[in-house]
Order: sequence, then structure tokens, then C-alpha cells
Amino acid sequence: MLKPRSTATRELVRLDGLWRFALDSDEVRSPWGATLDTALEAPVPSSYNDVFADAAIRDHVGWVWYQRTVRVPRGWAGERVFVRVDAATHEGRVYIDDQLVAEHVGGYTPFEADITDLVAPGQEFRLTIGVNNELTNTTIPPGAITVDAQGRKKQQYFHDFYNYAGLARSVWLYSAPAVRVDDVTVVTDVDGADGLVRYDVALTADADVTVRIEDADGAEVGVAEGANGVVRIADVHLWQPGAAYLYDLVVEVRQDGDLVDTYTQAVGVRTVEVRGNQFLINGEPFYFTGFGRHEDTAVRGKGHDDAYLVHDFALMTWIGANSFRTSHYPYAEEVLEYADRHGFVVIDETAAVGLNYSVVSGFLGGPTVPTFGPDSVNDQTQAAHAQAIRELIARDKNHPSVVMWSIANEPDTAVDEARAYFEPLVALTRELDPTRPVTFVNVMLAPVGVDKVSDLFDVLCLNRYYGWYINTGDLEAAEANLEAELRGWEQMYGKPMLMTEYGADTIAGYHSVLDQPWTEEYQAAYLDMNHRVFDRIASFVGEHVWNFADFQTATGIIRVDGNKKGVFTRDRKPKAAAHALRSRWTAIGKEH
Ligand code: BDP
Repeated sequence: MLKPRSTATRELVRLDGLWRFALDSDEVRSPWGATLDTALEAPVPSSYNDVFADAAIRDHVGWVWYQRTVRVPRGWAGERVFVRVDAATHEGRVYIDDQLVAEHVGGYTPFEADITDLVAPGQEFRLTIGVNNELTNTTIPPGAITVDAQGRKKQQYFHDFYNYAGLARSVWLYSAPAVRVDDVTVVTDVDGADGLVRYDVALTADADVTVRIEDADGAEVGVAEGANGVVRIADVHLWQPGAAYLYDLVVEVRQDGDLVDTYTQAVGVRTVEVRGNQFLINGEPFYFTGFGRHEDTAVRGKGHDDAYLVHDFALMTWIGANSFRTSHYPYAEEVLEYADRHGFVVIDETAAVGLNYSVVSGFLGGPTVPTFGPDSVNDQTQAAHAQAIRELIARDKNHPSVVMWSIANEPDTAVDEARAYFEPLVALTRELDPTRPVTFVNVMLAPVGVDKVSDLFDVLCLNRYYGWYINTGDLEAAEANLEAELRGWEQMYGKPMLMTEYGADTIAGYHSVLDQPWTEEYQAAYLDMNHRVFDRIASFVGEHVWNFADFQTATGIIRVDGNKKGVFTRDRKPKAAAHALRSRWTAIGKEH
């Protein structure tokens, strides 16, 4: 799934701005058939929930409608015309005037439609996008819908972050030639001082392909003919964590000698490998420092925002983070491109969070049914999960920043059924991308010896809350228990091990000289305790604090205006722990 780009043969119009907006209701019938009768306007990109001061909108369960008028540029005669939606959370339907042209389930991956036959250059059309936020046992992530005594639809979900919905990323209109590049896959390798770029170009029709590689100054450093092959870059400048370097792979498509399409793909040459208990990037052991994050800001919810994008990376640089996980869904492509350009390392995660009904029943008051079963996680869920993996890899396979796929967060792997569920998904991930390690993130309820699937994966990723959810306020007991568990994993698997979540809820400005949970001092002491343990475990390859910043959650008795495990507040002010992490991580950065 190529990201639309402006090239010599392709044009791009961003359809962001204010769109007409309405909740689906009995009065709003077939809203694509005419101008939406509404006084509301919603910003794109943004989640719609927090934009209006209206609980009926915030808590709405079901379809909402976005609509605007679009004019096709006059110069696009003879071109194919596409609408691309970067994300419609969680289900989207696109209408051109009264024609349905695309339907897509999965809230964090793009989809598009060729609308050439329905529109005319220079003319306007009505673009309506329906977005549904419902989560069921067969969606990724899963959820359940109930109807309460007042007859209201209620959405229950099995993860804590708020179920923001809408068009949180850009919508595009773009042109491309009929004979064009349909997809590009790039895999890089290193041979002595040289870089090898293996490429595979998919076309919509037979044509001649030339591939040129340009360095960052635009000088040509390699060329190849044919739809697939290998380009050697002499004396390659590697893409390194903290020292990014990107080449441009310029694909040119010709018919009878005429250039019919060109598309440029950024390429970072680097290798990733798991060897013994080490995680190697370019053959060197890599130690992850950073965060599990969320796409979450005030007002916008999950809406992508370039100012927050730059600011969040600036704060990660300030604190010495070299990496993050896209917990718990694929992030906007702009985030990964920024990571590519600035040398951040990414663990790229699907939206498979909450496949764990025991966590749900324990913490979130959810159903007490087994995770795997006909009415819970079943074959259809698994099919949706497989599709989520396909779409993640199709979208993100060419990013040098992405070094590992995480196919689920905290699934129920304490039961035998987990094996049958995960085995084909791991096989699928490896088949789609044989070059990157595959992981999943293990929950405390499936500790070593209980967990049934970790042998299927390359790296052990653990979320552990000793000192918070258990041994609350008792860091001495927490330290002993954490160390005992980590040693158990190390002994049983000998694989690289990463703490993908550890954290303590902290109210900024709340203080104590004692080990008092919720205080800034406790968060710092809690992290410190974890670090002492990590430093004693040889197979440890990294630490991602939960979370980069405070974030919004569903309402409930264990959250006060959201999850407060941020090292930064929701408006990105540092808590005391930020300074402690900064000294540790900048020191680790200097050692490597
Ligand atoms: C873990 C989840 C994460 C939560 C975190 C917490 O992976 O999404 O936000 O716990 O409770 O179970 O803070």
C-alpha cells in the first residue's frame, strides 16, 4: 500500500479542514444522497469525541457522517483519480455522490478507492465518509456492545485507552497514471563496506522499470533495470539508530521509451538480527531506551498533529530515548517517516490489544467468559487479526525505523487455546516479512511457565508492574519478585528480553518523602528499582517506560481523568521521573 506522493507523474490534494458532520440517527437517512443537513462541522484530522461540548457525541456508539465538496483539478484529464483515507476508526465507508466506493474495517490502516469513472476533471463531487466506532468480539481490537435499561447502546472495550473515533488522519485526493507503480518492497543488506538494496516493484500493467538510487545529496549511486533485482551501493552510508541516513529509490516506469510513472521510496540501509540473547542492528548490540506511547492529545484525541509530532520527538530526544513501541495500534505514517529521518527505532504493533478476558474481568469489570470461545475470541477474530497483520506489514514494510513486529499486546497466553490461535499468525507474519523479528507483549497473568506461546517468538517482551498493581508501595518486595521472574524467563528461553511496560500512575505535583504511590518521588523510585534489576540481567536488551505521557481512558474507578503513568503530563510537562530517566538514558546512549 504505497503512500500517495507528489512526483513528476502524480499529484496530491490534502482534503483536511472542516467537514460537515452529523451523528447517524433516524433523521439522517442515506446521508450520502444529498448535502448533509447539519449545523455541525468537524475538523479532519481529529477524533470527533472531545471537539464538541456534547456528551451525546462523545459517547455515541455507531455511525457518524463526514461530508464535504471536492473539486477535481482541471489538469487531471486522462489520469486515474483516487480517494485515500489514512484512517477511519474503526470502520469506514466512502461515497462519491451517492455511490459507495470503499468499505474498510480496521481503524488504524489506510484504504483507498479508484473513483476515476465517477468524477470529472474541473468538476465538483460530494464526498461522504461514514465512520463507525463499534468494537465487537470479531474486531481488532475487540469489544462488546450492550444495550442498557434506558435503551442506550453502550460500548465496552477491553483496553484502558479511550475509544477515540472518527477521521483522525488525513484524507487525500490524488492522481496517478493508469500504467503505474502499484507497490514497492525494499529489503536491505550489508556486504562488507557495500549496501545491498533488494527491490521488487509491482506494476498495474506490463512496462519497463528502471530503478535509480540517489544519496542524500541527490547523486546517483546505483541503478538497475527490471521490476525486481538488487542494487549495490559502494561504501554505503548506513541507517543507524540516532544517526539516520536515507537514500532515495527512484522508480521509473516506461512504455515505448516514454516515462509513464515515477515514484520515490526512501530507503535506509540497515540490518536487524536476533542472535543468542542479543538484539543486533547493523551487527551491533542495541539497547532500547524509550516508551510505550499513545496517539493522544487534548481536544484532538487521536488526531494527528504535526506540532505534537515534532514536540514529542523533541522530548524523546531531550530525555535520551532512542526508540518506542506504537502501543497499541499502527501510528500515523508521518510518525514512522519522522522516525526514519531522525534515527528512532520502532517496534510496530497491530491493534490487537485486549484479547484477554481475564484482565477484563479482573480490572475492568468485564465479562467472566474464557478469552477463546465461540462468543469471544474466535475464528473470525483470528481472521480479522490476520488481516490487521497483513495491512500493517503492507503499509510499514519499507521503514528502516521499524525493527520488529509486535502482533499483540497482553493477549491471554495462559491457556492452551492461545497456541492454536497464535501459531498461524506468527507463521503469517514471518511469511510476509522474513527479515524482521516477531514478538508479542506478555501480560503479568501469564508469567514464565504459565505462558504457552513465547517459544514461537524471537524476543520476549514483558509488561510488568511489580510495585504498582502488585506489591503496591513496597519496592523491596517488588524488586525481589521482579528479579525472580526475569531470571526465570532468562533461564527458560535465553532470548533477548525487553521490558515493554513498567510504570506507576503519578499525579504531577503530588509529593511525599515516603514511598507513596501516586507521588512524583514514587514514580522515580519505582523506575529506579526496575532499572537496578534490569542491569543485573544479562539478556536484557531494553526498557520502555509506560507511558510517554498521560493519556485519556474510559471512565472507571481506577483512572482519574485518564491514565497517569506518563513521564510527561498530557500537555507534555515533565514529572520528576523525566529528569532521572534523562540522566540514565543519556549515560546509556554514550556507552553505546
Ligand atoms: C497494561 C496495558 C496498558 C495499560 C497499562 C496500565 O498494556 O495498555 O495502560 O497496563 O494499566 O496492562 O497502565
